[in-house]
This record gives sequence, structure tokens and C-alpha cells, in this order.
Amino acid sequence: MKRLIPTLKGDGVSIEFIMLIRTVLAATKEIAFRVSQGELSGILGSTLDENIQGETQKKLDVLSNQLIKDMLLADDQVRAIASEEEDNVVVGTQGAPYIVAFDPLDGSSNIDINGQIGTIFTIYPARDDVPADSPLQFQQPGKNQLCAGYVLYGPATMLVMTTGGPTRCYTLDLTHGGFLLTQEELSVPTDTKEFAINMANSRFWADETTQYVNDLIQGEEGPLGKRYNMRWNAAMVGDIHRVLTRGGIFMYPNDNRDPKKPAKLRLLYEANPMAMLIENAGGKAYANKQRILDIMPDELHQRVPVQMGSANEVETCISYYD
Ligand code: AFP
Repeated sequence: MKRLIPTLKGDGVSIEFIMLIRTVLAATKEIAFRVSQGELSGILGSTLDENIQGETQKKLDVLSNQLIKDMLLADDQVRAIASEEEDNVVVGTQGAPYIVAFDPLDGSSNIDINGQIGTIFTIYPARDDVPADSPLQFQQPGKNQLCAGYVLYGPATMLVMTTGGPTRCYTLDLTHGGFLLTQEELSVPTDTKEFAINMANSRFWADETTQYVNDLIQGEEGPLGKRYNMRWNAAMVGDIHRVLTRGGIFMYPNDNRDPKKPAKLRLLYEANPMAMLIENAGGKAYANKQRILDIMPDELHQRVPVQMGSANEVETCISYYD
């Protein structure tokens, strides 16, 4: 089985960029080890703090953020980082070529139930026209991403990543501690019968979303002519991994629970990296009518509605929106 570095070299990725990817992955391997120890590693449970999003931080959120942050800031390829758990941009090495954004621990509500969780990351070129500590460093559309990926801490620890070419899947081999290529090229089936959405929010949805989901659950007799099944992991990494593996549509639409926060998912370190992985596997990724990778961000922790996955299902879904 092919290892990560020869695979990346074969894809024409430069040595310096491979070294940066290795830095990110070194931190995720450390997280994977702690996760596999569960209660024994003392990482379960909450802290007394909230992050910039107003969410209570879990111990593993804080630990994962610190591990990734420390390793990236010690890497002289990194000019700045942005994280779900950091209010502002954190400066690395002045003049370095890359900036990195990450969600250190996606799916925090699954930590204490031994469910699927993961780390999502993305790498962009640094901007020379703005200071290293400026949020403008990250005000680039997702199509500028040089690399996008996630590490899923599930029964097996898996890395799904693209450096601009195919979306590839690797599995962490615990015997030698490296990621081995286990699927050369993920391909999202164009049509499916599976959707993922948090139905508990249905009373807060816009009419378009309600109409589409009503049509999904009508079965063979309904306008979509198919009997759909539903899955929801409460961790985007888990849901997107399923979609990348066997197809489906994943949605976190706008809702009116909190007028100040119509959308839940963050553009920079959730929607954009997942959109690149999905598109490079032949799927589609939209925020209602707009292709996610074309969105020019206004702010660091910007939120967007998300509809992504199997191309035909996403096309049908977004046809419901104005
Ligand atoms: P946390 O990492 O804060 O638990 O949030 C996970 C997430 O951002 C995304 O991974 C899930 O798809 C979504 O939130 C789940 O949201 P609900 O809890 O509203 O279903």
C-alpha cells in the first residue's frame, strides 16, 4: 500500500508543502492517540469557557486547538493561522508562504459518547498585500485553497485530502504510525436516496427548505419519485465522509432560531474545505444558489447555509431556492 509522502510526490506536490501537511497531520495523530484512550486520557467533559461562537468548549476542543496551533506556529512555512477556537488571526512566521485555517475538533457533542469526531483543515497562499495578523489574510474565496482535508477519528482514523487533484482517502496504520493510501480517488455517486439534515430544526426553516424536505420524504409517490432514507451524525466530518463514500446530500440550511445567526456552519474551516473535497470527488457544494467555493468572505468566522453532495441531488435541492 502506498504511503502518504510518495503519493503526494506523485501528485507533483512540492517538498516544502508536503512538510507543512506533515505538520498538520503530526498534530492530528497526537489527537487520534488521545481520542483512542477515551476516559483514560482525561480529555472527556467540558471546560468552563466559551469560544468566539458562544459555544461551551470541551476539554478536547481546547487541547486539539493547542496541539495544532503549537505545531503550526513552530513551522516556518506558516505566516498565520485561524481556528474555530481562536477569536482572531494568530501570527506565525513573517514572510512565510502559507496560511492555515482549521476546526480542531468538529462534532464536539460526540466526544463524550465515543461517537465520530474529526479535525478539518485548509491551506491557502499567504497574501503579501495585507499584514500577517490581518483577518484579510483569510478573506479569499474557497477556490484559492491549495489543500483541504479532514481527519476522522472513527473506529479507524482516516485522512481525506485533496491538494487540487483527486480527493484521496488514507487510513492511519497504527503499527508504523503513518497514513496509507486506501482509496486512490473518491467519487461521489451522482444520484442517491440518502439525505442528512437536523430535522429538529424544521420549525425554524425557510419555506423552500420545508418544501424540499417534504418532497424528499414523500417516497416513490412524491415528486422526486424515490424513497429516501435519512442519517445525521451531528458531526460534519462523519456526514461528509458518508457522502464521499456512498453518496447523499448533506444540508445545514439557514433557519430563524436566532436572527443574528441564520446559518450554523462556518465558511472558512467547515464549508470551504468540505466543498473542495466534494467537488474534487465529482459532487456539488452550494450555499443556496451560490457555489460555496466562489463566496468572497466578509469576516473570519462567517457562517453560510450548506447543501453539498451528490451532483443531481444538490441540483434538485437548490432549484427550490430563489
Ligand atoms: P460542534 O463541533 O460545535 O459540535 O458542531 C458541529 C457542527 O458544526 C457540524 O459538524 C455538524 O454538522 C453540526 O454542527 C451539528 O449541528 P446540530 O447540533 O445543530 O445538529
